Amino acid sequence: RAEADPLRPRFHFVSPAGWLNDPNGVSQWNGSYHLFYQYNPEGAFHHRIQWGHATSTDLVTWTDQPVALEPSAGQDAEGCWSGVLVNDGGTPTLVYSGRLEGRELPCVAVGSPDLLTWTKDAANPVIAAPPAGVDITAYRDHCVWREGTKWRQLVGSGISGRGGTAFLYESADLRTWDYIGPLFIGDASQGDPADTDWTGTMWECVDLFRAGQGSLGSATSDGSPDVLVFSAWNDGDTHHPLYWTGRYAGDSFEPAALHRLDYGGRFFYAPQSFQDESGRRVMFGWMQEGRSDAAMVEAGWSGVMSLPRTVTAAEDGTLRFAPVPEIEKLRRDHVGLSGPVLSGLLEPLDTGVSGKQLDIELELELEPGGLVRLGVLGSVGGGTSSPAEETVIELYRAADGGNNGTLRLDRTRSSLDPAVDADDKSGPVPMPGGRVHLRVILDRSAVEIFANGIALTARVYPTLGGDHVSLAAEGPAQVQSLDAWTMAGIFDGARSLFP
Ligand code: DQQ
Repeated sequence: RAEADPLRPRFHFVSPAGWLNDPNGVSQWNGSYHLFYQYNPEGAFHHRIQWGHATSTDLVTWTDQPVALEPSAGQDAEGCWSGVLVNDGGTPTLVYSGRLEGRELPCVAVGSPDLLTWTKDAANPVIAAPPAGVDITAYRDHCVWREGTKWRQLVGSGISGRGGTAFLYESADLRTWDYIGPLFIGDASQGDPADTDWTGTMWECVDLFRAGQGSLGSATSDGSPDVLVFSAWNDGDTHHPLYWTGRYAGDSFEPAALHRLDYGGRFFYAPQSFQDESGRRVMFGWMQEGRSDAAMVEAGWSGVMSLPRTVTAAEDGTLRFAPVPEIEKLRRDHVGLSGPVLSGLLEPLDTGVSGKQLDIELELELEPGGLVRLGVLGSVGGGTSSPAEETVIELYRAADGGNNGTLRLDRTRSSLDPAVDADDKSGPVPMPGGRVHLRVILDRSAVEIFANGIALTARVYPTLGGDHVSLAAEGPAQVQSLDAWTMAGIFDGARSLFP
């Protein structure tokens, strides 16, 4: 049934079967890239989670490897939850959350030199309990790094009545950990759980790194910020990735400013990053579904891994994202329009581009009050010229907006299915002089948008199979150029579900 599922992405990594969520242990080891992920091959629901594993030489095509970790008698009997891969003096070592009786504790496993066979430590869990005397909301997920002669670890958590936090530990051997204290504590009483920048009652999947030259804990030569990425979580359905810029020093983190990491919120969840052998920071995130649990089970699959994206710091210290350039090797059949292609108050232009697997780049120039609208996955229906379904990406520069504008994804007409998520997604984008480089990567139900390096990731579920691409400009706005490519699939046809 899923063989020909038109919504299943073709050039994003998806699991061979069933359910996928967080990226885990993302890394490059002796040249090869490794992507582990939260996996349930039994069906498209979150249960008895294993670590799926795939490898790549180019971050584009992936080879499935045997499952790396599976629940077994002991601390991870109910699931092997999220974690990381570190190089322990040449020994590949996973630090992950083992789940038992509804609680998670830190566990360790060591790998064979090819990273295909993993042996759990007999002493698991390696931390027997969360810090004593603290009323915690949860305790799981790991960020582990080398600092001097010691290992350091953060475990995501939250303190009841206060907010999210990450507990800091230190170890000489990854097996015995000394508790240092909370890195710092967020304030969940500020704002509303519905706010897109609300900091949550618990921080999932914390990821601390230096966004530029140098390593954590060292002096900065170029002022690059330290960044603490976390996924803000609460008991309800508020989930979104955020980051603090600031300075990690000694045993604490001095936060400077809080930012949204991706305007798609929960559609780019639980991101994890690593520095590859060329020194780039590369991040993956989980593009979760926007449809009901029943619809996922019916489809037979759930969850898409984002394309790997590079992470860099802009001059103001905030992060910028771009798909790794390797992805461009999937580009076929270039269509280029240059110009200007379009300016001001025009009927939508039929770009001559069509498809459900596309990479589109646009150069825009927006005067104050100008707006550009790109429609994808459009289907013309009912004898009118207005598409019955269409996913719309807008860039708008307010009359008094200065050098800032707004990126918006309008999914209200993305799908005729009333049950799928259609929330508006939007946020501010710096646009010096009104110029915007817009990149839209479309892979059937997966959409990744980058506007001057600001990311907005989401899912859409068109029912009519439309593949029309249109462009419109309103007010003082120009599209200077458009380049589009069809993207080749990375699987042999559609990814078969139950091989
Ligand atoms: N998913 C994992 C947890 C993590 C959550 C379980 C984030 O370890 O906190 O599958 O999506």
